[in-house]
Amino acid sequence: MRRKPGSLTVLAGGTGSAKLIRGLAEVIPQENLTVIVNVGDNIRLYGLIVCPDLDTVMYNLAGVADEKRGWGIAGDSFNAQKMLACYGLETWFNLGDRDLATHIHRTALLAGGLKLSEATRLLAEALGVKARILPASDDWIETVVHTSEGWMHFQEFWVKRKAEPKVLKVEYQGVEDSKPADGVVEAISEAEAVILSPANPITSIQPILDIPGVRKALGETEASVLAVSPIVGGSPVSGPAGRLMAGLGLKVSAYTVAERYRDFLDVFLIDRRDEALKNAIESLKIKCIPTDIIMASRRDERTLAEFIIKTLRAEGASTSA
Ligand code: FO1
Repeated sequence: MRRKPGSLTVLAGGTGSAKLIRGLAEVIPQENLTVIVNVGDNIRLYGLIVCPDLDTVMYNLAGVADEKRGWGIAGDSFNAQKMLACYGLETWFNLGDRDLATHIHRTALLAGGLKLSEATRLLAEALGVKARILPASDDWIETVVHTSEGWMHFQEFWVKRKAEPKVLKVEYQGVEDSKPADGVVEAISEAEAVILSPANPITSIQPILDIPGVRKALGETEASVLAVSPIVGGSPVSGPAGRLMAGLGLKVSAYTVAERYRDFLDVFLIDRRDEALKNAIESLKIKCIPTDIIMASRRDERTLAEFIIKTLRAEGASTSA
């Protein structure tokens, strides 16, 4: 497979991935970046198709994201939701007024016959995003959490129920019959390097890996495949990964994540505090590098992105920074 010089493909969820994507976009030209985004978090609300992870990636690359909150648009207001509440509708999923415009336009584009990937391209272009944002699939995949209180959509579990119900099982409804969106397999096969951002391994990365053909493409690509651990010292860097992993009977550890990616992963960046796991991870035939992976500031995001580019260069990728 011909590799596109300098091209970098990132697998992403939402809030956990945004910081690294922002850092990478500072150190390589956005045009060289393709982001394959989880669609399992997508949800239908008020007749609209809401794609939280796609939007988080898009708003961050467009420079309009609410970086503090980690989702939505900076400075947005919530007047439409106040009105929806007046009509007696549930408003636990906070959609800002400007954010709503994205969902209205996307839903109209899809109703007009466009694929999600085509609608995403139009939205991203309109916001001036130069990177390529690809939904992992154009098909509807829905992450459902089975809990002691019954099954619920991932957003209901996470946002409405604050990850409180006991997790029994996680299911990606529709994934077996789904196909990767156009360009997804090529973006993995033809990249110089593929990066798994520090996203929730259960609800952000797994629903991408389970799309038929994606895991195989990762296993077969000549690109170096590098992941940043979403777990530091037994806790997730952000989000409900810990609750979900523990509920599924998995040890909440960077090692568990490495094991889940062992069939395709070349390099794993873990936090210095997890240095004791290095040998065990390397016994999985994965090069393991302890470093500073917590991104508490814009400077940290850039530093980690620079470290990744340097590491990938050492692995033989000609990634331009
Ligand atoms: N997360 C929350 O914790 N509360 C919210 O009300 C909320 C609203 C929301 C609206 C649009 C959007 O794109 C994302 C939003 N998120 C919200 C984030 C989202 O629930 C998740 O963090 C991601 O799906 C996981 O990556």
